Amino acid sequence: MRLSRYFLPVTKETPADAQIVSHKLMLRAGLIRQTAAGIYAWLPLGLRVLNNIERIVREEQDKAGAIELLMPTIQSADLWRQSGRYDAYGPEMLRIVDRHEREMLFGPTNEEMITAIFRDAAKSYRDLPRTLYHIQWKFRDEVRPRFGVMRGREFLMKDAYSFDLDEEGLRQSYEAMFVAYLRTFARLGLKAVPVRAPTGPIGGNLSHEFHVLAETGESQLFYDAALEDFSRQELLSADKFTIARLTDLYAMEAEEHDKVARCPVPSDQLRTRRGIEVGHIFAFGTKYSESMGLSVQTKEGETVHPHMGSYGIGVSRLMGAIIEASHDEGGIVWPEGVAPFKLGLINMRADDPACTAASDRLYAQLEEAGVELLYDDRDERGGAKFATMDVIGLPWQLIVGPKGLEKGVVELKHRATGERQELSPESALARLTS
Ligand code: 5CA
Repeated sequence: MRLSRYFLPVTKETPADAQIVSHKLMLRAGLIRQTAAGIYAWLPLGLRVLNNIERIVREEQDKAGAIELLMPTIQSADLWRQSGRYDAYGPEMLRIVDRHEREMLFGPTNEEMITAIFRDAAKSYRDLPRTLYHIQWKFRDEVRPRFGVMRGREFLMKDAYSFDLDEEGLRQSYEAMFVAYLRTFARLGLKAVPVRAPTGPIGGNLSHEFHVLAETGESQLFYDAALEDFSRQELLSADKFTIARLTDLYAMEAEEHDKVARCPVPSDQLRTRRGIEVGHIFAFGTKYSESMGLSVQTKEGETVHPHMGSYGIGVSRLMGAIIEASHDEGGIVWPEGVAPFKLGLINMRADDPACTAASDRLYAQLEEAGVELLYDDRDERGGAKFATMDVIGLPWQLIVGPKGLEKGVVELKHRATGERQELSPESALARLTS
């Protein structure tokens, strides 16, 4: 992609209304644009990142055996009356009336809808266990939308729902999702701490939140320092034993911690940090299958209500969380897996025919080799180009300048470490395509 033809509204000024660094950088780097309170347009560069996050989330859901479908954003009030949540949900629900005066709503979550869909199709034990998921926009009319996409009103969520014959089955489905979450966050370059959570309005008995540690997080956490010791590799290859080790360790939100009579962690082992909740899983049993009349026949001919769980990931919130966890004075530092492009190619002198010819050639070769790159071919000062590349945070920068070309070299810069290396265009190409 040539920057001269792209749509990338980068700004130097720090937007006044943004309080936290991820929100500032998302605006400055031209990733998003606010269109109404808590509602954002995803600009081309931001959309590429969102799609990358979504892809990793999807791959790990699929790997865990969950099956993707897509439910609509608009739901009928009647569906929510079946579970009794229509009145209970309160002002966070955006209620809509259609032309026939039918009450509708913009879905804040999908327990009711998935239960109804499953209820009308599942008849016997052969139809279970199943975990279904979708990645869809939600709307919650938050009292205080803030921090950009971190607490939006419209936001993208992955929500999965499991159906099992009994409690033991539900425990296994819950564990499979737990593993998927550990892998997902590790692949996104994040350290996410699982915290035992109170279940709140979704109801039920077993629940964990996954928090990315960041000073700007909305939740105050208390946890055993040993939770920080799990390596990326351990999390990527997590199994039920990893979960047992992780969940054995103390981790609580402040309100819950305050209720604990005696904290089991010695004070020098106890960490107090703030966290951003990027995922939340619930095992709630038969709450919705009972209220919505979902039942199936067991092998023995008995009629039972399936045990259910629901599993959410804040896909759009993750973008803010990743930036909170990975940035420097220059701007964003994208982890490789989610970066909008792998490489930024900088032509230092668009007014110099030799420099432009060499840059154009590299651009064509890299495109040909399938490297995703953004080519700064604009007629601008070098300093401005560096600043742009730094703020948008692509993992690699390849800098082509007249002085280097005289020596037969270009410069490869690693965004995360700032390390620079001079090498021939051919070796640069080999390095970037290997
Ligand atoms: N039905 C369940 C799980 S599928 C559920 O809705 N859980 S939730 O309320 O915890 O939301 C799941 C995830 O969505 C949260 O962990 C959080 O990462 C994200 N999320 C929730 N509210 C917002 C919001 N206003 N803005 C951005 N992300 C949000």
